[in-house]
Amino acid sequence: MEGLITKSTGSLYLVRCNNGRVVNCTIKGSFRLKGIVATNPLAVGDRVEFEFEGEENKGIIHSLLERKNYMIRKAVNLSKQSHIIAANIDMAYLIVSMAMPRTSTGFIDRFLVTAEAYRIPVTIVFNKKDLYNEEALELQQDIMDIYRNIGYKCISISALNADDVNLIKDLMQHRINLFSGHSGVGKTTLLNAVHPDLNQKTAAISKAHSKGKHTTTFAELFEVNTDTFIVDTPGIRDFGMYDIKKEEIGHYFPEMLRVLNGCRFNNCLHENEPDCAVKKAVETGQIHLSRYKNYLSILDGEDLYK
Ligand SMILES: Nc1nc2c(ncn2[C@@H]2O[C@H](COP(=O)(O)OP(=O)(O)O)[C@@H](O)[C@H]2O)c(=O)[nH]1
Ligand SMILES: [Mg+2]
Ligand SMILES: [Zn+2]
Repeated sequence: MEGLITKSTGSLYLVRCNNGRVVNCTIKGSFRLKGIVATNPLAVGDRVEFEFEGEENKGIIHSLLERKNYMIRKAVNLSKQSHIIAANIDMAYLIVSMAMPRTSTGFIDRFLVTAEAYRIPVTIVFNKKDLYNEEALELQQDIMDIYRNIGYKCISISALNADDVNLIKDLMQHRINLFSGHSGVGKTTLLNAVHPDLNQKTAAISKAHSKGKHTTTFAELFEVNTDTFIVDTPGIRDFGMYDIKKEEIGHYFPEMLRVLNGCRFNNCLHENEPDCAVKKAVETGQIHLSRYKNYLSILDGEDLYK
């Protein structure tokens, strides 16, 4: 049997078959994944093969089908281990806000670097536009311009506006969608607006989380319809990058990648090296200063797992 993991809590997995049946599965003892040091071997969005065990609605997962991609971050308190947030993501919606709370470009850029590294397309959603004053609207425009110039799709919405919610709903059809972003930007509100039937469920989940002893939270895949899913990711305060080397970071800034062949040194970190094409592009405005500054802070940061 083949199915999609919709929920994982420790060693128990809910696996949804194509006919909609949901089976409680565990992992076969010898199950191991090569090359990934993760606290969780399987994540929501994974497609797996399993066998029924006994007569009840139980099964044992014996293999993982090839992943198209996965979103990963450092495991909490375990800098050498990673946590896979979700797999086989067709589109990540990075939900940001220009007011209450204001999302920094530093956070946006760290998220984008990981998404680029793991080949996950991102749409940046500016939520809560109903709350924006003139200053916030200007800020939104400036930030949108930066990311649109690079090639990221940006949309501005209010999760409280029905037309906006329908727009998001249309974009998400026939896909596995990931909702990510700081706490308080409106992920759960948007999820509930897109699929009101989920209301109770999400309320119950967030209650369980706030009571939890530790901050490790597992994402859950919500079914909007038979082939449309949303992964809501609770508890992302910061985005600890995992397994990205210094020399690679520039490759995950698409506008840097376009020019860095022009650097004199092929291991140029675009810091203080002479004849650096990236620095030249920053001077001419081809690369936005905000992006370059955030690049330098990622480069100098402790984010890196070497
Ligand atoms: N005015 C306004 N409030 C919003 C919007 N989206 C979410 N909120 C509010 O922001 C708060 C946090 O939303 P929540 O969905 O819990 O954020 P999450 O932590 O990202 O899941 C709640 O009080 C929501 O009612 C919006 O578009 N406009
Ligand atoms: Mg939430
Ligand atoms: Zn350079």
